[in-house]
Amino acid sequence: MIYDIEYETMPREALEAIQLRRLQTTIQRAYANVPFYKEKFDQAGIKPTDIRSLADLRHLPYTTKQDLRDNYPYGMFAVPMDNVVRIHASSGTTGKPTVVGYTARDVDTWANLMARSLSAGGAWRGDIIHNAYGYGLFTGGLGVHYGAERLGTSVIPVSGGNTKRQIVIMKDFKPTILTATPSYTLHLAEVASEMGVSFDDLGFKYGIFGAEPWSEQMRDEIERTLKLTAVDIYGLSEVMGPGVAIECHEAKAGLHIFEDHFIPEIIDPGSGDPKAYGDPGELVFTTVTKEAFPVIRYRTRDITSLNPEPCVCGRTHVRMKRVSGRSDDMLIIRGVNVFPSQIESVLMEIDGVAPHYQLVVDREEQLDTLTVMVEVNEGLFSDEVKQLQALERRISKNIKEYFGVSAKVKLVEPKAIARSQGKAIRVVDNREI
Ligand code: DLL
Repeated sequence: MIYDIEYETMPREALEAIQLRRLQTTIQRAYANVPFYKEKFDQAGIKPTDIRSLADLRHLPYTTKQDLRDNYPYGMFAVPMDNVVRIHASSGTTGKPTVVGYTARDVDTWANLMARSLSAGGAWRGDIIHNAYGYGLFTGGLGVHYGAERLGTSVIPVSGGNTKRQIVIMKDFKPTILTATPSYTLHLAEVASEMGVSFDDLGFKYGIFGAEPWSEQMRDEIERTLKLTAVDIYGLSEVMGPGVAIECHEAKAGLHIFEDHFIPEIIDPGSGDPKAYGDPGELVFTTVTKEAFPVIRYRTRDITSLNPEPCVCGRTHVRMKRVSGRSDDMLIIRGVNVFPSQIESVLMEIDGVAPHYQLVVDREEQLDTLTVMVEVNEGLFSDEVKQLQALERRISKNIKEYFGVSAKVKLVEPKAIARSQGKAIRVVDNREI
């Protein structure tokens, strides 16, 4: 179902007219209220009134994660604090977190966009949503929660963790939609199976999974195990939170970006030059309705491409391909680039290998080495050492063939790799120590 039929199926010309009007307002407000933007525009010799078309956006400078950090905590806010009703922060693996704020209208917009997202992912009134995204500074829990209420579904605010209790709740409360990170979803499935609970007996129809990269093969595994249709949801706190883009359950082929609120661009991460439709590169966003925390040409570091083709679902908004990873998560092993999600896709094609893995990067004699630690199923692990070694060699060969990366593969026993309650830690980089 389409939650907001007018905006979600708007012809391009009308959509662009709205984008331009909203963009001009955003630029004016950012220039007037955020010293950082004023300084950057002045340096570039651009006045807000110079933005006369959408193409003019290209003249504005980029904003980076470092810019947000430099203005920690509230320097990028475009409204006085007494207009800010909510604060979230992204954990950030290094340094200070990024702090973001919302006015009451921003929270309202977010709820609408999440209502759109949940319905694109298959939810509708009458559904019961088991929301296992973490509640707190992370935007996942509250983002889904407000959207679920706006849509008119019943939401169970279970958050992440306490996994056994989650399974009991699934059995007793009979939720029909699951929202969680893909890695935590696999953990839920594992614990359910240990408790003797089969997903055949639970009534899930759709799962709305995101917040971390996952492969198409992981989707297959999740759909098979949990007996539901799985869609990919994308977002980031700097731009809003979840609900920036989502796949429709009809096509499951790329995530519709809600373009009446966010203008996407793809650029070359090295040179910053714009890229054409279909070409992979770094995703850049300009928000056009956010009041408290507008971002202008924000470099997400997420790698994807854009597809403007019409979609079977009827939505006219451009689709982004599943994010393969962040440019800063890309591993460069002896000059060859590879994302953890690409290694994942190779692992998941091999029978007997469990979807739990971690990549360990070391430096030996000036050379970077990659070790893929991956769990095997109980049955396989009791096999002869020789057979396991043969399997390790086979996986290693496949990785080399697909991506040209030499990796050592180490099969480990079930449960050897720590389970996540939110975003999984896929890479352990020992080079930094
Ligand atoms: O992860 C918001 C979110 C919550 C999205 C729940 C979807 C569901 P942050 O913690 O700020 O916000 O992290 C944002 O996570 O820049 C991507 O690198 C990554 N990410 C988010 N969704 C996806 C996805 C939330 N579907 C960062 N596929 C982003 C791949 C994703 N990566």
